[in-house]
Amino acid sequence: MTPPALRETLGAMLQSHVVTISRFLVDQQRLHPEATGAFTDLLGDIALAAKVISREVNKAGLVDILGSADDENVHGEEQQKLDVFANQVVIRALDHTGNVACMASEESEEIIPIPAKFEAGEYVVIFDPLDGSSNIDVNVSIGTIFSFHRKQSEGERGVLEDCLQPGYRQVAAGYVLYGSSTMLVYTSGAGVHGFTLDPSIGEFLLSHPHMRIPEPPSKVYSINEAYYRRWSPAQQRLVSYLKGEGGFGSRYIGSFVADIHRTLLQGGLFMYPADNVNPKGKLRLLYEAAPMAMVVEQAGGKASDGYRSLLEIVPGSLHERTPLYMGSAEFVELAEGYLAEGD
Ligand code: AHM
Ligand code: MG
Repeated sequence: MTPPALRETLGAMLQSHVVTISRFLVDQQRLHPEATGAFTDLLGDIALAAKVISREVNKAGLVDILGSADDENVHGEEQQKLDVFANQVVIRALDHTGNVACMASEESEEIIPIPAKFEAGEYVVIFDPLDGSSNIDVNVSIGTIFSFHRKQSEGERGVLEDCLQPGYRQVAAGYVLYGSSTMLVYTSGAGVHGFTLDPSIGEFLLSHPHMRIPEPPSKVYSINEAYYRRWSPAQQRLVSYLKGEGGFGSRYIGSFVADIHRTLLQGGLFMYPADNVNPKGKLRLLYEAAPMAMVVEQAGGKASDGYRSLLEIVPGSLHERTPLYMGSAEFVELAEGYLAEGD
């Protein structure tokens, strides 16, 4: 760290302005005398994985000059793609801790058991290690999404059914945004809190306590409008209203974490609807929709599949998809109203 940066951080710390994520988590844990510390450890491990992934994401642009993705590394193995790398980072940060019953990842077909050589714990961790990874090549923000459930089954280790729980049972959920700065945002049911990574000291610092979707919200809708012709007439009418009489503006990054982060900070309506090519939409219930639904609802917003809360849906399989409408409550309700009218 350069001396001025160090002085700045130390100065702020001495004035007690700075709260690191570890201090915040310990303070939160103190509010729950019955807590074992497992949950605090788990979030700490996610923060560690986020720092490692952030470092690699920041280096991605240098791949062309330092060696391409299909180069072989010194061990003669093919270098991994960033999303496969991120998957392994999260798994390795958690599998040996004794806190996790099993995991499920968008990158892995089946559930990820805890290796027999490690103890298993009570939490089920579900994650999308690097969402929007097709945006890496063009230097657009990407993210990691995570969610924790409690194991329900009786055995020592988690099973598939432990992963197939509805969103309302999530103990915590959140995301990491690798953007112009790296942010970790999470909720454990007592508000949404955001931390920004200070790369010079390698710490996540509390920057956005108690995040709430603003009222009144920005009138912004967010959808891939190139699919207009594939949508149902009701969906088409909704978007025609928003950009017509509704007086909405439009923003679409095409990277779910970044689009939802903007929606949290400014308000608006994010949509990834069903269409006649993808009858259940594109985004996944367990890895993308349910965790973000918990965050959005904890920030005072709403999250729906167009007809019911995303948090109520009981997943039938690990990689199930769902249509998705998220953001400011009044806008989500407006969308539900259009869909309820039918075609
Ligand atoms: P991925 O899980 O394959 O990375 O895809 C998910 C991404 C989201 O980040 C984003 O919201 C969506 O795909 C964009 O899809 P589209 O290009 O169809 O608009
Ligand atoms: Mg994804």
